[in-house]
Amino acid sequence: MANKKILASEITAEKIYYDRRNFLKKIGFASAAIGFSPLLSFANMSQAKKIPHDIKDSLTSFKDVTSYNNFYEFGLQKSSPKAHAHKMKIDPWSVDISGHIETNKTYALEDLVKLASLEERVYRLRCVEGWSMVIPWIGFSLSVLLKKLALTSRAKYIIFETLFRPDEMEGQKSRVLDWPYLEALRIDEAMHPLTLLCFGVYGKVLPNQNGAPVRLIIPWKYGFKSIKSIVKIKFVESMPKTTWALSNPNEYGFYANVNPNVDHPRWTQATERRIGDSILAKRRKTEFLNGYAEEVGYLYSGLDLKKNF
Ligand SMILES: Nc1nc2c(c(=O)[nH]1)N[C@H]1C(S)=C(S)[C@@H](COP(=O)(O)O)O[C@H]1N2
Ligand SMILES: [Mo]
Repeated sequence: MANKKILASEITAEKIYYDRRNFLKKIGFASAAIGFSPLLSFANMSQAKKIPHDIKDSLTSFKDVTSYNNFYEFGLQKSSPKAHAHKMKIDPWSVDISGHIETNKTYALEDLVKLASLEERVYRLRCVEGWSMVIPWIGFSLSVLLKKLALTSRAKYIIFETLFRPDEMEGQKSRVLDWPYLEALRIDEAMHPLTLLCFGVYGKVLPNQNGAPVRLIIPWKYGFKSIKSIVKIKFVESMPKTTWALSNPNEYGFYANVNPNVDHPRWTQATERRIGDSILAKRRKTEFLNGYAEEVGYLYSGLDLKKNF
């Protein structure tokens, strides 16, 4: 048979495929092998608007940000998350939002990320263990989401919950913490524009070890408040128990505000080691509220931060 005709449907499929690849390249996904993951197709990370900041210190390297992590669901070593987090399936992903709001609903991640345009914000992260980093996160203010949810007057606190899937998160087979990991904020803390709902880092979608596909970043609190891989958000009336406060109430409180004047029972919080500094370098002075006191200090006026640590 002479010219076997190419079906119109085949041409169309191929054209769509290449257009899509070009589109993904244009918006910053260099790899053509990226496939059609809905998780990745929406996320225009590299074009996030850069929000000005006054941090003079240089950024912690991408390598340190993505290989020196705390994510106990994958083990206790700093190297464990990078070694094991690839086993966590993040596509599809949804976040169940319920409690004292107008409408309880499960949101597909791709709908959540579209609520606002993405911004790149450089924040200091201070771990309660005494080290710190400077990281370019990508996301938008959690307040954008909260405003759309129409909270009722009974919504006083917001609880976040991490994925619970022991087959993919082998650390959850051990009882080091009470899984799933829970964190919470007062509503006014959650509404503060610095509180970030975070989808990316360093111009890319979050690597699994950093809490893909969606996490929280609260820059004036110890790192453990910045919960990773969120699947549930709930609005409640009274102050909830959170994972670290439950596991060791004498050492970890609800607020966990960075505070050089209130030591951890087992070590000082007055100084910190910047990851990437030479081991001979002097420890740096930790700043009250991690340097964000001017912005968020009013949230705690009248509160005894020694008692409410
Ligand atoms: N679900 C979950 N979220 C978590 C943790 C964790 O173990 N599990 N560790 C916290 C701690 S102690 C810190 S310091 C930060 C570290 O974030 P990073 O690894 O992206 O720097 O994540 C926080 N979020
Ligand atoms: Mo931490």
